[in-house]
Formats: sequence, C-alpha cells, structure tokens
Amino acid sequence: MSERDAADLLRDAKRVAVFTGAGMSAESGIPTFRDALTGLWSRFDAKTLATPEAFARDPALVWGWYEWRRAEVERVRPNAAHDAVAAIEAHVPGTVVITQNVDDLHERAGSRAPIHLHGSLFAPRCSACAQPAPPPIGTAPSAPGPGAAPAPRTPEPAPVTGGPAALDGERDGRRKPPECAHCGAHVRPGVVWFGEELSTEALSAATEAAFGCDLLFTVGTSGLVYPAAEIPYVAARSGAAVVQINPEPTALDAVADVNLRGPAARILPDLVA
Ligand code: BV8
Ligand code: ZN
Repeated sequence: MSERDAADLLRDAKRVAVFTGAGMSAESGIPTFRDALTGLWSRFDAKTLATPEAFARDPALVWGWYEWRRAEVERVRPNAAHDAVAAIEAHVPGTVVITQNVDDLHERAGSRAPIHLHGSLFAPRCSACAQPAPPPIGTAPSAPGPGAAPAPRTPEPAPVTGGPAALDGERDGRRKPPECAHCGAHVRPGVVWFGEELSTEALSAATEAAFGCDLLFTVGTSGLVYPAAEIPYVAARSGAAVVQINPEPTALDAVADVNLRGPAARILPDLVA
C-alpha cells in the first residue's frame, strides 16, 4: 500500500490516534536515541543517565544532562510533521496524540493535549515527595563531558567547555539539582526512566485511544521501548488500520498495514494536503 492508500484511510477515519517517537522531532534538530551515528545512546550511556540509580549516584550529572536537553529543545521549533499532526487533530475531532517524546514540540505546533507517556522535560518534581517544582530559569549547562561515561563504541561528542557551567564552578555539564521547597530533597526531571512505571493515567488514556481508534499512525519510533510499544498492537488487535512513517525498518513493521519509508516532515504533510 502507498501514500495514496494512507491518505484515503485518513480521509475515511472517524477516530485517529497518532503515536510518536524521537524521529518526529529529528527534523527540528533534536537527536533520536538509537540512530547509529546521531542517536543520544550512541554518545551517552543510558544506564549512566536515564535510570533512578544514575540519579541517586550522581544527581548533578543527570540533572545537568536533562537541563542541557531542555535547553536544546527550547532552541528549536516544531517541524512540518508536528504541524501536520495538529492539522489532523483540527480536521478529525477526537484525534489523540500519544507521544514518547519528552519535548513540547507537539504542544507548540498546536496539538491540544498530547499524552506524554515518558513524561516531560518541563515538569520537574521532587524526588522524595513528588511535589511539582518550578522549571529552572537561566542558562543550561553544556553537554556532559567525560564524567558522563559516554557509550563505549563511539568517540566522545564535542561538549562545549568553559560555558556557563564552568562559570559557576560546575564542570563537565554537571549542575546541582534544585532543592524541593517543601521537603528539601533533590528536584528531579519529570521523565520516566528505565525501570520506572509509566503514569497509570497516561498509559490508560493511551491504551483507550488505541483501542477506540480506526486509524493509528506510528511515526518516528523504533518500537523497542515497552510498554509504550504495545500501543500500535492494541490498535491493530481492535481492528484499526496501522500506518507507519519511518525512513528505516523497525520492530513495528509487522504490525503496520502500510509502511511509508521516509522522513515524517515530508510524508505527513503530503497526507493532510
Ligand atoms: C517499565 C525518557 C515496569 C527519558 C525513556 C518488555 C520487553 C523488554 C524490555 C521491557 C519490556 N517491558 C519493559 C521493559 C524494560 C524497559 C524497556 O522497554 N527496555 C527496552 C529498551 C529493552 N522499559 C522500561 O523500563 C519502562 N518501565 O517497564 O516499568 C515497572 C512496573 C512496575 C513497577 C516498576 C516498573 C520505562 C521505559 C521508559 C524509558 N524512558 N526515556 C529520556 O528521554 O531521557 S526511553 C526513550 O525511548 C525515549 O523516551 C524515547 O521516546 C523512547 C522510545 O524511543 P524512540 O522514540 O522510538 O526513539 P529511537 O531513537 O529508538 O527511534 C527513533 C526512530 O526514528 C528510528 O526508528 C528512526 O529510524 C526514526 N527516524 C529518524 N529520523 C526520522 C525518523 N522517523 C521519521 N522521520 C524522521 N526524520
Ligand atoms: Zn519534596
């Protein structure tokens, strides 16, 4: 099936779900996770940065890394794929956007209430009492340097050194997390780390949307991280058509009725034109 078939499915759909991953924001300039050359996990070690154990071991390293990523997101804009998703929402009432992304690019493109399965870079909270904390103001640190234990198989990225982090005496992208105004414990990034449970509310809403849709787009995700990767299967099992948009083959190829190989910012706008 072709792009034309996908456009026909969209035209006839009454309830649409759009499931997105890092590839959705790639053309805005945000790196994916697992792409071999440019993915974050080719440059940084997930276990050193994206687990509760990592934060307990070195809160300044982990907080600094997420602050750097937050600043990177603030520097970029939604791309044509985010705009196209917002256009689908505008044309098909009841469309639900389900994202694994921790950026805010869907919101900035006009999507009303995307479900953030893996949390958000913009919702820090206390690591002890879970009270929301205000997002930090001010300059972000540079990318973590050698202390971040880069993934072994690739060269070190070129971190900006001597930036604001160096000015306040913190090196290698480290940044001491703020303290909770209620209990004094460290504030942590509001994302879901490996080994942590997803918000029950978010996962239920996503599952319900997948179960109730007649068309699901899966866009820019490798489909490797669970339980999020169940979402396209839920839709397929309930009888929905699944359309995948990705330049590369993925673990979700088998569940997709239509595989459109190409970048999201080229293919999605064509579907809504
Ligand atoms: C949990 C957030 C239980 C923070 C992230 C079943 C089997 C095996 C393992 C497990 C399993 N169930 C659970 C697990 C364990 C684990 C897991 O899935 N491991 C895998 C990796 C083996 N899951 C968990 O730990 C989850 N928690 O299960 O809890 C529990 C129960 C009770 C009590 C306690 C616990 C939590 C997972 C959350 C992980 N959080 N990060 C942060 O961002 O730092 S993971 C990270 O992966 C991001 O969130 C990301 O969104 C997510 C998915 O990645 P993708 O978005 O797909 O990105 P990726 O780079 O992989 O792919 C990009 C794609 O884009 C590529 O296909 C590429 O071709 C494409 N692309 C590139 N350019 C473009 C493009 N596409 C379109 N256009 C382009 N231009
Ligand atoms: Zn607290």
